[in-house]
Amino acid sequence: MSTLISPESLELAPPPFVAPPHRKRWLLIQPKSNTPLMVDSGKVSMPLNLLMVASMLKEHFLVDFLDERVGDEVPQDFTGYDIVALTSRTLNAKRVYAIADRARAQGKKVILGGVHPTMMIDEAREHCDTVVFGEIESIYDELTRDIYADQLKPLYRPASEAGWKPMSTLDQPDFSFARRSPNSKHYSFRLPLLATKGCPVGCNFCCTPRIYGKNFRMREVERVIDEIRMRQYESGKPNIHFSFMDDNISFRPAFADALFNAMVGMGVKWNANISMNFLEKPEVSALAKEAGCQMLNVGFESVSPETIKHVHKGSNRTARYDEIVSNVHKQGIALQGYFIFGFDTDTPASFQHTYDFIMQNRIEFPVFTIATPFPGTPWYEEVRHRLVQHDWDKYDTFHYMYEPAKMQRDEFLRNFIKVQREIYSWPNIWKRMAGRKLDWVWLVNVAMHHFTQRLTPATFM
Ligand code: B12
Ligand code: SF4
Repeated sequence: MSTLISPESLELAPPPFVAPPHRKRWLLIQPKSNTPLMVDSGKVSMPLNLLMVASMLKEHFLVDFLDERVGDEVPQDFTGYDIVALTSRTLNAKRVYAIADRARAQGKKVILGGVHPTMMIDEAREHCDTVVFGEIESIYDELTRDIYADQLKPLYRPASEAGWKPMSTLDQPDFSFARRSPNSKHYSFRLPLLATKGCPVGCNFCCTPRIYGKNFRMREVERVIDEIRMRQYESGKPNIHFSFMDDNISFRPAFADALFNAMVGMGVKWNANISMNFLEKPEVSALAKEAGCQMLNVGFESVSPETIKHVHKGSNRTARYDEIVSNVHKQGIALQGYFIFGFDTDTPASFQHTYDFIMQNRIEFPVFTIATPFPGTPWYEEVRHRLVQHDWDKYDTFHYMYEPAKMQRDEFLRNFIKVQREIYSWPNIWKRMAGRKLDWVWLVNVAMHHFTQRLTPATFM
């Protein structure tokens, strides 16, 4: 006779942790960034990373939650808290460290997590008691026991890539932490949703493969659908909007296919980051449309095959770009296309080629960024001796960080401004958007027109 739970597995599993009656209190902080550019302006999306952290902690701790980006104020005095914990990307690391230093000076335990502390463990440790490498889910049990035993370690990190927990164990994130804020009206109506984690494509400028390695994990499709239903119930209506936070929702095409099929008929609208190679098949866009897709966020990065090779982006075949755009547009799905300038293979002609591609293919929402060597990536190591700025506040992908091989700064910035102004000039907005009904993508273009008119070389320094 077979048993569902073997005696061995019972022996191995540690007993569930029961928190003592006096719960420790955490303050979780999503700090703002100091960049003057558009990154945190307007409506921002709810910070899924910190909401995941809060949702886990609530079983064993008391949790307060602050998001400086929407206007929540970080207290000067941290009395009442046992632990002050912050999430950090590179662009807000300096702000994070300033708050962390203040909390430590008041004798609080400080924990840092997120991409920047994960990539810069030694630097982050100078400002805190503990760094969490990668996601909290995979080290949560150990961290919780250690906190109540007063034995915090300086670093929590799964022993190997195999140590990442399956995503089936992921709890449904509790948005009430963010919604309780008196400033919650500044959150976008698009709700964050996560179906997969990781992306092993391995682009040399991207942090994701450095954190999760070759790992790509998926939730069960039913769990994602359950979460969508739960949000519909909370909102009191079926027609709600999601932004998938996945690095690359289509890395396992069969999963994306099953997920999109399950979403058909649910009445939701969504957008997601998606790999270009997946869109080579016209039926993918057709199914995405049926499932409620409004916009796909696609990293074209460059129209030059040489640059694509240079950045190790094996998922992009430039020869098929036109066909992919046509597949997406046939379904009435808008494209948010990301274009990066400033790799060593780029020349002044790269701007003209990109302009031609965008205009010919009528990309609705092109986003232009400057190649940014994020610390911890292989590309950072390659170009660090050429960095012209070392200020973390400027790591927002809109600042001129290093000297590319084939262009001088003035020439680069002149062309970078020109291409944006031209793409977002009134006649070109009209050409790219003609035939599209008046919607939020038009509004984005109007905002981009005004934004690009104000650009000067100093903006990017
Ligand atoms: C979705 C996404 C966005 C969304 C963000 C939505 C949001 N509200 O957060 C949007 C599109 C708005 C966005 C914007 C930008 N993004 Co972005 N984004 C991502 C992406 C693909 C996924 C992030 C995510 O939400 N994942 C799901 C959550 C659940 O996982 P997580 O973030 O890893 O969080 C877990 C752990 O980090 C950990 N954790 C996190 N914080 C904390 C805190 C504590 C105390 C603890 C214990 C644990 C912990 O536990 C969490 C739960 O599992 C990442 C890539 C990546 N994998 O990180 C890039 C990424 C974070 N983005 C990046 C960049 C550069 C940007 C922009 C600057 C781009 C731009 N020019 O606009 C802006 C910056 C916006 C800002 N103010 O931060 C870079 C950051 C690099 C760096 N070193 O800082 C990344 C890493 C991509 C890359 N190129 O490598 N982004
Ligand atoms: S395809 Fe996107 S998420 Fe994947 S490694 Fe490249 S830049 Fe990162």
